[in-house]
Amino acid sequence: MTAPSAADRAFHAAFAALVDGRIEAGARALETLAADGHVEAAHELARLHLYRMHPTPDAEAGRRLLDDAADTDHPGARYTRALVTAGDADGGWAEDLQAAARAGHPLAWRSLAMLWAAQPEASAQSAATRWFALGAGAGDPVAMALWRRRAPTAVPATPTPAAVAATLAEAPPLDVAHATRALPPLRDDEDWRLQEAAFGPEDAAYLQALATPLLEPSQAWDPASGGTLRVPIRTSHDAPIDPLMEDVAMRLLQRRLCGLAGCPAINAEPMVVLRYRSGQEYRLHRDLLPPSTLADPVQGRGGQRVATVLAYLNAVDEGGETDFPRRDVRVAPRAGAALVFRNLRPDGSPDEDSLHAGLPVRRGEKWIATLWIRGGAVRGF
Ligand code: PD2
Ligand code: ZN
Repeated sequence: MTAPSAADRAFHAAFAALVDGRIEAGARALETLAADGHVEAAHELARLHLYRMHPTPDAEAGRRLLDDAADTDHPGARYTRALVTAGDADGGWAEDLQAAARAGHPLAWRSLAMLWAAQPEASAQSAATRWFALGAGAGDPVAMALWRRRAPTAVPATPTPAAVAATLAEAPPLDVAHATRALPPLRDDEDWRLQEAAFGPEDAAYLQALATPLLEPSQAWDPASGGTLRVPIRTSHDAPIDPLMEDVAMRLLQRRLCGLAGCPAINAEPMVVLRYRSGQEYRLHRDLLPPSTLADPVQGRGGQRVATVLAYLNAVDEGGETDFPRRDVRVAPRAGAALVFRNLRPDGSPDEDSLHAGLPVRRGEKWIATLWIRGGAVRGF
């Protein structure tokens, strides 16, 4: 084993500073290293900018650094570029994703598995199963959960470089057009719409697998204290998906669902997956943010929640409809359907008619994923 170079030692020190919460010092050290051509430092610096963890985040600078790092074929940077550009029409992200997979990136394996899982051909389905098996073998719990649905009793694959190369070689071409298909955005004269077939059964299983270990009792904004609390109006469990946990499959899904509201995915708050059990509900409310939140430089970024998208992950045995009493609309959950509605009127004022509730589940469970969409950008990509 060769001794680490001085630059590598400086990189590890910079990384340790970031982990330690000394962001300013870590970022400065990464900047020096990146300027000297340290690819790993450029990649981490790009991530700091893109995830808005840099003291002065600059998404454009992040993208430039990322391009430089990815162009050297650094697998992590190619994966991050796939993540940041997923869904772009040129399809370069699919090449980045496959390069990262070839180099052994487990999140790339999981995302590729999801892409092939959405293609009907038998060869795509077998590629999906093999990628999930490799991810499971590498210890990815989400890949494991999805693979178990396909192969309940089999033993996970050993993720050797040869197995990875063979799995890539045998897979059919990726259907990038299907993965990036756009759904029709709300028209100006529509307040809401239920979009059928917005996503597939594997997407639903994937969101449940991702969220299950993260579920906590839901909270809601409490006007009395001005904070978020566990309050009886919302009795579900939920899991906000931190952007750092998002993978390419998630980004493609977010992009498609945001498109229903006619908004770019950078306007979306982190996705929240909710689970309601029998008797649980979300009582009448509007999704609008209070003035105190909007005035906060961090929480208020992006402005008001202009629209909401609810993705129904399953059909509920009984109950659990989303109810809009002032619009006389009641939507029964249907797997794969997404409900999009506006929270503001065309003049930008709060739409009182957006009042809605998740009615109590009477039998079975209800799983949904929520995207609250702001009027402007909340995130770096
Ligand atoms: O679960 C629902 O149907 C529901 C109803 C109202 C979800 C939300 N609001 C929400 O997540 O904002
Ligand atoms: Zn709501």
